[in-house]
Amino acid sequence: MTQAQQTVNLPSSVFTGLTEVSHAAATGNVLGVVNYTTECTDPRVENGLLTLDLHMASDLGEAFAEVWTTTGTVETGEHHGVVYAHDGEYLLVAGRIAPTGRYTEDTRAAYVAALDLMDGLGYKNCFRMWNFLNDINGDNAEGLEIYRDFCKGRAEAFELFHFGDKEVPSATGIGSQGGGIAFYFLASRSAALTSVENSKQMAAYHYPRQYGPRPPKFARATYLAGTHTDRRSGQIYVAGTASIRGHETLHDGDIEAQVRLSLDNIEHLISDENLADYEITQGNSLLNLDNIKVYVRHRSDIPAVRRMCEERFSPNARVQYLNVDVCRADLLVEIEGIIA
Ligand code: 3EB
Repeated sequence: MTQAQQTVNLPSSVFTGLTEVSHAAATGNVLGVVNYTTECTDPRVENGLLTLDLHMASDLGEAFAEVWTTTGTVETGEHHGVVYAHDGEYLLVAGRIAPTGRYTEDTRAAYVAALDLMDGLGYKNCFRMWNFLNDINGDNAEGLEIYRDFCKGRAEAFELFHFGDKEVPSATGIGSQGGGIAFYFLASRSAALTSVENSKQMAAYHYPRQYGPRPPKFARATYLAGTHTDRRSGQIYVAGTASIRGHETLHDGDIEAQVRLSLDNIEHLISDENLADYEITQGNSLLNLDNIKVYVRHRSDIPAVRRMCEERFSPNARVQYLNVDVCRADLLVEIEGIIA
């Protein structure tokens, strides 16, 4: 089976682009593989390779793999239901939560397992989280929207770990086509992290009560300074970004305006004007964004979304378009990426 592959190298190496899994695995050590494919399976370690399959594609032609590579030697394991791989500097941890009618408790427990693992292994600097929720806008058995149910468990886990709002990493919370909730996190041992907010958006952890019993806890971006093994610095992990100003969704029902505002939000977030608050100067524009994922609620909108994105991203950027639901019923698109 040929599957497009998006290779994301951690800061200690460089991107190698889209190749087949077997080829990438041969050119470097692999911390883990996330398959954006046609079914969700429990994350697993097979022959020393951590693999997570997400149900994010409708057919195999749309499937791609995200491969996290490293220059270090990788060790793997399992801890209270989450699986992990680490190389002495970076930790990848992945888990899955089965649907049971409500997600709060199992989300809290799975997050606690992952956070406990980071503490125990000494990877205390978590810089990115991805969460994939089947039926994200549906109601749980108690009539609470599944996204809000998830947010509750996540907030409780952070609270148990005294994980302050300013310390939470950038994240994605997005729909998937099946498999309950699946997640993966990246953490570092020695990278200094800066949580970056967008001066034109309210911090998600301050969203008012109208969006659910507990707010979503994530940073708009995480800036990663160099590690002990890599003096280069300046990676920025941009969280899922949507058509939101302040805390409000703008442009309900207007896909083009939502794409424009989502892109404008990222452009401002990574600009020197916004980063001045953090004493970061990089001269970034959207042309520096790579390893981009564009989540589109309605498949029929994908051609228009692609056209608009191609006008503003680098022609060399790796971009994947996925057809899934978005965490607010009125959001039609969400965009994330990495500045390397
Ligand atoms: C937003 O800005 C849009 O719950 O982890 C974006 C990124 C969004 C992450 C999450 C949600 C999350 O509120 C939604």
